[in-house]
Amino acid sequence: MQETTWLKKITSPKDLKGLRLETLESIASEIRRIIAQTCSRNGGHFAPSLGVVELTIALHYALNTPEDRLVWDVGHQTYSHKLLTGRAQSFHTLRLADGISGFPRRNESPYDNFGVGHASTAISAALGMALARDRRGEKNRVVAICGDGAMTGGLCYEALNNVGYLRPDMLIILNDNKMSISPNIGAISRHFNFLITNQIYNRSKETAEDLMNRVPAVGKRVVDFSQRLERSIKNLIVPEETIFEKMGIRYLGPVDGHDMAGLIEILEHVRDLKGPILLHVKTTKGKGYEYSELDPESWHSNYGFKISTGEKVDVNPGSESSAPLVPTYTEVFSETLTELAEKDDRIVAITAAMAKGTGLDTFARRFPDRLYDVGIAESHAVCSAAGMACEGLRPVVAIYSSFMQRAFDQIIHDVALQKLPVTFALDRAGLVGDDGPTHHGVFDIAYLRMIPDLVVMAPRDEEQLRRMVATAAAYEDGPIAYRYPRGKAVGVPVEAGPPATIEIGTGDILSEPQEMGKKVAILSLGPIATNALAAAKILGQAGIGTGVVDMRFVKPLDRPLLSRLAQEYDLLVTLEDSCLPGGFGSAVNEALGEIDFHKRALTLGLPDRWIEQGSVEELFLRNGLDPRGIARQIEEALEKHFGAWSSAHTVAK
Ligand SMILES: Cc1ncc(C[n+]2csc(CCOP(=O)(O)OP(=O)(O)O)c2C)c(N)n1
Repeated sequence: MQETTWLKKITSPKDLKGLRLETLESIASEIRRIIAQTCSRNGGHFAPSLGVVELTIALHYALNTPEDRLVWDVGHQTYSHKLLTGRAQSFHTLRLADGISGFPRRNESPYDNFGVGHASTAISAALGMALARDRRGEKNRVVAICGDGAMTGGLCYEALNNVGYLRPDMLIILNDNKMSISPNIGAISRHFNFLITNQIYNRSKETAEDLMNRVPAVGKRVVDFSQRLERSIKNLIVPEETIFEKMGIRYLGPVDGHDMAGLIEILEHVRDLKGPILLHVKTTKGKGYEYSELDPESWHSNYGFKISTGEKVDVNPGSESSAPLVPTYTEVFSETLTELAEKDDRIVAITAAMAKGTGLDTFARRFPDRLYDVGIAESHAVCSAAGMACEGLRPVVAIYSSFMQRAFDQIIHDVALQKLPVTFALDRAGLVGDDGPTHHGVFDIAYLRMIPDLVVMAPRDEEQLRRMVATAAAYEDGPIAYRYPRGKAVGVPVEAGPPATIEIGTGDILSEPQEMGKKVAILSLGPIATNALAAAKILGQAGIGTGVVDMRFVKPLDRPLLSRLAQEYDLLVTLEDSCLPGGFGSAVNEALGEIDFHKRALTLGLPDRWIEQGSVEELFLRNGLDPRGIARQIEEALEKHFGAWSSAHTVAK
């Protein structure tokens, strides 16, 4: 627990009420210090949280939370919210295994009104809450807090369309820092900039009167309100020109998101207005820490840093900045794609607001006009890729595995059904670590492998990833996907020259038992092959002849290889870092059923429950996917099915 002065007295937002402005400002400084200390050790979404410190204090000050609902978009900016709502004592466990989440979680606090991690949900969820409130005849307020980046997501417009029609009492706060992860782009971002730079005043008088008529309070309060509103109205009102006004939602702003007094004043004004209101708040991402203010993009999230110098230090060994000579899978993907694009000008790349995260910024430096950043709009990314493929382009859509869930129907309906040659590069597949269940990429195999005509691959190392990028680029017959994890690749040598392609649907035998009988074959998928090889070694030392095969393709499966393994080995074990239901192991078992397999099979992977946050190593251990855990489970299966093995051979208990 860090040293705190004010925060230890704030056990709930009620303790903020009545504090003087200077005290609230001291609390803001203290919050920033604690966020910096914690993120420097645990990593986290640093710049987004620093940008909303004053806004968060003002919201909890002016509203009556948790009866009044706060619905955060993405939820990566809620560190101040956590510190003010009874979690200051446990804040040092942020993002650690068994610690508090880096995102709002309903089961963590009554103040976390809606669980989140993916973008653009807040307005929609808040509307649902406002409608439920009205049905129950209650009076609590509902506030959605949505970033300008999140506002590039289509779900926001579906919600706004509904809000402007139903017109419930609710407040939408547009937290505009001009940044998504990278600088925000797109027509809506241009519109927000127009609103900030062209404050139009022509209807302010009527608007002020209109607003006052809609305030339910009476007497002196209304007079105060009217006087203060008259004073500040000039800076607040941008009438009709806004997209929101045209949709039936009253627009107010822009206001300075770091002026605590001004924020409290405006929130106290608008909190009881009738109908839907959008308050445009200008904030600075990374506010209050020199390095993050200067470069908010690279400080959006990090894995640890030195506060005094701003130097990044990776708290997760095995990923990102450790082992400097080994590239990340992301880098290998991007560099290989760039290489291939030199020779094939049909190749274009699409990102959903993650140019840097997917490595496509490298591609864009070489081919600036061949990268399309569509905003946080995964469905549109995939559907527009389908259109491009219809017209002869070879689009590569690079999206994190968990965000690709948003585009499920587009993959089926717009791409696969029409057999269009679109490539899906699924980054951050498998366990991502401290971001937890909203971000683990563990469902992709299940949601992709059931789609007809879609080829699905996973590389075990960087050389295989290069080959898969090339295989996909050369594949003309329909859609194709490859999934690869966050962080460092294995560090194997990479063949010089253009990458070779892989024959579709072929696995690769990595090791076979030499002097022992063929007892166990581990069929693995992806980089978890490293753990399979290590487990085979442990089993071999215990006298259990174990082979390891990298199946490479979930779809189509290498059936001839499967048949051969089924004949030669007594126990087939599938190994994957994705969900077991519907996953790679299921695929193998279905295929084994078809070839009338009468031996034993064991599926190892992630069980049918939510995988919480923690380092990837810790999560592998907890789920029995580390080499010893794998060996132990295989030995247990051998004991169960072939009891004779039990006592003579003890593996890693
Ligand atoms: C569906 C989805 N796609 C991508 C992301 C990755 N992502 C996290 S935050 C972010 C940018 C959000 O920008 P904004 O809403 O303006 O918030 P800020 O970080 O600027 O405070 C993106 C693209 C996500 N969380 N969800």
